[in-house]
Amino acid sequence: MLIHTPPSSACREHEVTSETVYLSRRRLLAAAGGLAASVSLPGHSQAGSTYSDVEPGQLPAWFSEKLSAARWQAMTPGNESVTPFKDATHYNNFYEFGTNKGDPARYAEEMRIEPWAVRIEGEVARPGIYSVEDLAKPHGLEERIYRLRCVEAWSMVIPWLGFPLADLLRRVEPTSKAKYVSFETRLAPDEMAGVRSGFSLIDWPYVEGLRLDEAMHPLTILAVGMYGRVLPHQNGAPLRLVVPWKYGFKSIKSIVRISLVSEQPRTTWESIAPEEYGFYSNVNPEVDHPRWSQAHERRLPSGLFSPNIVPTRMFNGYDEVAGLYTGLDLRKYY
Ligand SMILES: Nc1nc2c(c(=O)[nH]1)N[C@H]1C(S)=C(S)[C@@H](COP(=O)(O)O)O[C@H]1N2
Ligand SMILES: [Mo]
Repeated sequence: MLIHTPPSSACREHEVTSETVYLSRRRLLAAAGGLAASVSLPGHSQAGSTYSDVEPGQLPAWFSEKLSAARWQAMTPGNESVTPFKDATHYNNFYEFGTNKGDPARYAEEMRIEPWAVRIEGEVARPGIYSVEDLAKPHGLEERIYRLRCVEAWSMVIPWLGFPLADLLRRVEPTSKAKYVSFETRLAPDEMAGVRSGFSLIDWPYVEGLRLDEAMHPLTILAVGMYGRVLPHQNGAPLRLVVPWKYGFKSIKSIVRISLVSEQPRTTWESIAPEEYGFYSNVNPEVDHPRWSQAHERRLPSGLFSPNIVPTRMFNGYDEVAGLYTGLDLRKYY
């Protein structure tokens, strides 16, 4: 299996987790794998996480098999610490379950995620309907510790488990007409308190999109897990996009459709307020939101009396994507 070389922005040499920690995590992981084998229920096992504060949850068999072979990045971006699991799972935006930050943790469990079918369609040579397991099967799982910067000016550092979207796209073979990729979240009003309430402005289902070259960039991943376990429902189980240099709303959750298309697709927030949210939505400290500054962000955990404010970086610190936008006026194409 190829070892993925992390991009320059993912770590600086002095900031890399020491090898001892890295190796002991790998050992832990091997031990977890062994444990999983000995106590597993048919089709499921408990264990796998290497993060001490994490509720491991149930791991489907295909996931624990992949986990034991996962490539662990074992480094954080910069010298920043990983956000506690509790914050990453109790301060969420997932409007299908309500607009308060605590709503997804409270209600997302109501969403049925098994079985789960993802339709791949449009300008591809090999369209089809895939289970999450089938989608993930040919790919190794990698840990990617990324910053997540919400357009609302708060941020976290999350260790995702997933695989590059590019690997999947290559497998389904985009045709020469494919210029963009569009994504759609599951829509099931009886399982989604926020959709039922009719309170939000969103024209469901939630949709997002990327230019094909952005989708093919090696930093863009489809995540099936985080913190060494499967994705909690509130974080977009069982499959979500993660595009770390763009505002969080581009990282669409609980995906059921991936379409390769020739025209720039409609996206949820751009259709609600095009003067506030653009198609690109690259993190950019120099282009403010019309109603607030984007120069700084509140890095969670951040208390009312101990605010943790850090400067926002161009492309969220992932400078290697700059080449995707040469010649594009980023004030106009925000
Ligand atoms: N389907 C769907 N995907 C979504 C959202 C949403 O409301 N619905 N919110 C987005 C926003 S605004 C952010 S900041 C991230 C939050 O991801 P997290 O809760 O895992 O941190 O998910 C994004 N993906
Ligand atoms: Mo967000």
